[in-house]
Amino acid sequence: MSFVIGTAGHIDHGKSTLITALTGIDPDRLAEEKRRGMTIDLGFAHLRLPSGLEVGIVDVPGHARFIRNMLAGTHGLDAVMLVIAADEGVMPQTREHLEIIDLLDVRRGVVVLSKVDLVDAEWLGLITAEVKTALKGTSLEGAQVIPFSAVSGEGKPELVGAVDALLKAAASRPDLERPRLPIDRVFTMSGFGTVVTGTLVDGTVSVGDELEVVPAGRLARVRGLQQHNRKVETAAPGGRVAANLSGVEKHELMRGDVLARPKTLGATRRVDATVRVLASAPQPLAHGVELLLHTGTSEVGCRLIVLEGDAIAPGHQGWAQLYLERPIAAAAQDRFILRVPSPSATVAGGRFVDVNPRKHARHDSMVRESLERRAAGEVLQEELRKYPRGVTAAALLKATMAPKADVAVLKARRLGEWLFDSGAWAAISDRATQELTAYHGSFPLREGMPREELRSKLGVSPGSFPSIVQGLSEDGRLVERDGALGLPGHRVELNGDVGRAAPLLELLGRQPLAPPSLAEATRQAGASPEVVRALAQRGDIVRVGDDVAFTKDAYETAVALVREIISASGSITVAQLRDRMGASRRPVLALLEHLDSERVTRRVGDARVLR
Ligand SMILES: Nc1nc2c(ncn2[C@@H]2O[C@H](COP(=O)(O)OP(=O)(O)O)[C@@H](O)[C@H]2O)c(=O)[nH]1
Ligand SMILES: [Mg+2]
Repeated sequence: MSFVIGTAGHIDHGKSTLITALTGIDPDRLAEEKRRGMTIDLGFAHLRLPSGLEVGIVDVPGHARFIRNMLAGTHGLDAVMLVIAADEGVMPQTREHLEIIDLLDVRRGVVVLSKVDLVDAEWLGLITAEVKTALKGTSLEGAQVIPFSAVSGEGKPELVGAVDALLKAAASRPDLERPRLPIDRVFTMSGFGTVVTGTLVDGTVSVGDELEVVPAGRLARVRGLQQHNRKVETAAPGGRVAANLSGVEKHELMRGDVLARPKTLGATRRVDATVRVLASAPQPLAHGVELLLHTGTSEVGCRLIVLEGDAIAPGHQGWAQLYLERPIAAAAQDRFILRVPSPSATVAGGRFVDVNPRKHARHDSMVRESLERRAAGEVLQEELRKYPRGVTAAALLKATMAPKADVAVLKARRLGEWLFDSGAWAAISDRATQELTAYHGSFPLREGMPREELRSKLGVSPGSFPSIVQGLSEDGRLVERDGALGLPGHRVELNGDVGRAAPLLELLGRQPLAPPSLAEATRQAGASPEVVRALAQRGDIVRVGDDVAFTKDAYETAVALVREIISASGSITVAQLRDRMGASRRPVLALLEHLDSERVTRRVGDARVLR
């Protein structure tokens, strides 16, 4: 089991010093950080707890200017250490980080009351009370407050014990078999090439895996993996991971990109979300406002489309669609933060509910109800409703990142790889029946509609159509005859066309074994190609070639004759049969070729034998 904890808190309150005190590792790795004595970007360390649990630690900058870096480090945390200097107490970024922790719903945490060597007991009591008040109503309400000093070492065993207890009580991260690694750092190492780091969620990654960079789409292969500075073959979800990649250059990757198995994670420019506005926000979030969205390790500009009312007021929650400046990798259930760019401030946060939504009409109660069902857990069922023409299970999973097992319990018509919402399936079935009914009305002499024609009338993809035909036929909605699709009850009836069929049969039957050209006979009889086709489908005539047809009786007689001649003399030639039938060469040759293709006879040189 792997866990990741992080720091939070105002600048200079002792976050980085705390990590060094706990691990011996200085998380401030940049030269500029060392020179200025200030954390600018994320820092990383690791620690083995008394229970044996190995945890990755992410150190974040406290300065308001670097809050975007703090946000990139705060996704995927199992627990947080909110550091508050005992001499200063609660400061602006103490509150802002606490609000972020609350909006991201990080529920496990401790408050480290640092620098206690600088204050007396009375002051410590006042600050402790102030801190507890600040935690009220947040996800850290009731968290343990631990006095700590990096100078004297006071509080270190208590802090380590508290973190250990929090993580022992935590469930390990779920393995959805679809790993996502939101990248927080990219660098090159001589002799290794490109290396990325991040907190792995939703699945395992192993050396040799091929991964896709989302949203860019580039493919990379994992050459090596490290966790806590040790080589590993496989990394489990919930851990800090460094991955050495081949196939991508450093400049082709950046913080905010996500590595995932190819074709399992989509990129989106539109998300539906539940948005909670901080009570401390200076004003309501109005429809249309431009904001910065932070999710995973990515940051992107977006426009807020308020789906109900004209704004979401401070302290309130509402449904919204976020329209992003560029695509990002996102999954339903992911948490996010919204900030206003200037004056820069955190104003809201929430959870993605649909990362593949349509553009909605505002104030539409159907949209709201669907989002509510999704938020209540019916993610796949609601996603399925969006596909009136069916969808594959793989596409549904990609659109939602829902667990694979959820597909099995979905209420759906299943046909091969394809899934249909019950309403969608009913509509497709009704449409097919309507189209076929109309077709039979227009073409009573045809068995049915060509497959491609029905597919285009239904407006479904070539990929799904075979499954749809199979389903409709299982349901007794259609039958396939001679490659055409018709209603099960449909019979080709000559009815009104009998008048034109009879003269044709009569012409063909005059000299049954020596029929005239079919085109000529059809013309003379005043019959249509439809009538010819209907007669052939009913079996009244047998077409042996494009221009040659025999009446049913004549055909049977001719076949009997062929068998008889071959039985008597071992084989038959065109000339022999022509003499016996009293016909010209043309219909005789057509008949024999037809019998070859029907596998009655087989050609041997100039003659034919029985198969
Ligand atoms: N006296 C005292 N000073 C501390 C303690 N922890 C940190 N400091 C000092 O506080 C300053 C800021 O610490 P730093 O860890 O960089 O704070 P950060 O910005 O929260 O990471 C540094 O000069 C530290 O030496 C402590 O427990 N006691
Ligand atoms: Mg620091």
